[in-house]
Amino acid sequence: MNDLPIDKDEILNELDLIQQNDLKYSDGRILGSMCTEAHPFGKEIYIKFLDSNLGDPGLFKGTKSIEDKTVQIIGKLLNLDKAYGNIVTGGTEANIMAIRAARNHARKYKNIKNGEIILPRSAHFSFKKAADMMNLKIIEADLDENYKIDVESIMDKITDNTVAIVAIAGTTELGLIDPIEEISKIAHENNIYFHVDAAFGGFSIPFLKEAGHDYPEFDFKLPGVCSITVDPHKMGLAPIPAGGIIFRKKEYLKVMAVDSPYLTVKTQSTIVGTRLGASTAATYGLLKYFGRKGYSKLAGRLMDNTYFLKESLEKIGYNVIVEPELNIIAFNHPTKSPEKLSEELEKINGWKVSVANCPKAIRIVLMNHVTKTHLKEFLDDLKKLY
Ligand code: 0PR
Repeated sequence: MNDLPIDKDEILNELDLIQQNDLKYSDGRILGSMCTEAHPFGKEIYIKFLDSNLGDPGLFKGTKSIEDKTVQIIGKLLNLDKAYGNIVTGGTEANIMAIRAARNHARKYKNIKNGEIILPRSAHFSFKKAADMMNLKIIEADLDENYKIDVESIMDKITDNTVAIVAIAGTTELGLIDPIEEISKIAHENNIYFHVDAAFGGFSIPFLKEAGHDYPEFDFKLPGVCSITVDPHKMGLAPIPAGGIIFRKKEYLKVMAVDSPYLTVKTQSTIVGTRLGASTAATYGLLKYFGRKGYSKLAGRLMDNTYFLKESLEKIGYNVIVEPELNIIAFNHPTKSPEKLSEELEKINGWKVSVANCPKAIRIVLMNHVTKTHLKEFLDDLKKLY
């Protein structure tokens, strides 16, 4: 650390220089990210709430009321009249909270000590962190030939130690929606906690439905669903970090509450203590600013781009792995490995794609920063590399 203070301009110059090593969403080269540039109005609000600490809500009653309202709006979007939950740092923290609620609930009401959670291989790796932290055993549900949970296999894997079943609405790699209605029924009948990870899909499926797209039920309309992760910092265009965890019952927050005696509020259920109100306020502002119509338009446009990319890829001769359900496409070259193609794409024009694991394929997430013009440039390069 320097001894004497350094001039602001000098520091800013240094930081600007370093920042040049970062990629920018606006360059359109980031093709494998579920995050995107935050909406300018969200950034404007964010700055205003930079000092608000939701970890001590009694001091920031205004910001806390914004969090409460945001949870209610998202809850309504997911067909829940009275919602409980928080705006947290992202899908990881939201999933950890859901699993912690399930574990504690099972410990309290079913006396389960060595719990197990059933989830598919397609689940995000945040569940591995959750299981590790909470000493739970992961039991993998099988996938069917379409890379969705095989419902029968869930039935086979339920034991007296099952504390939760997890399904996904918008898988990380392929953007697919699991058969949530069927799983909800099984969970309900067996009195098992059911969590839906809609970190990606939760902010688009309801809007796409309104725009006339056909999707199965995935939310609190289904009686078995106990909690849903839904992230404003993915399809909601909110500044990071903004994840959402919505619970059906207050009890799920209660079973993981710890005493916080010297704070203005005497118990706390979130993982994080001091936590920012800025992205929550930005999320609230953006929900109002876009409204259902605005988000429908956004999600619809990104689906149009997705179909455009799919058809163009197939015209060239690439194999699209599955019919896209949300704005994610996975594809392969007929002979080249995805790793090799990914390398070539980076070399030819700086494209940053990601390689999916199950199945191995190039994976493209069509977020707001990826325009039709970018896609046409990308397709020109894919033609050259074919
Ligand atoms: N659940 C699902 C279904 C997800 O896809 C993700 C993240 C999470 C939970 C965890 O969310 P947080 O990352 O907010 O904690 N999915 C992306 C992924 O891992 C996250 C991501 C975003 C990766 C931007 C790269 C990137 O540039 O692929």
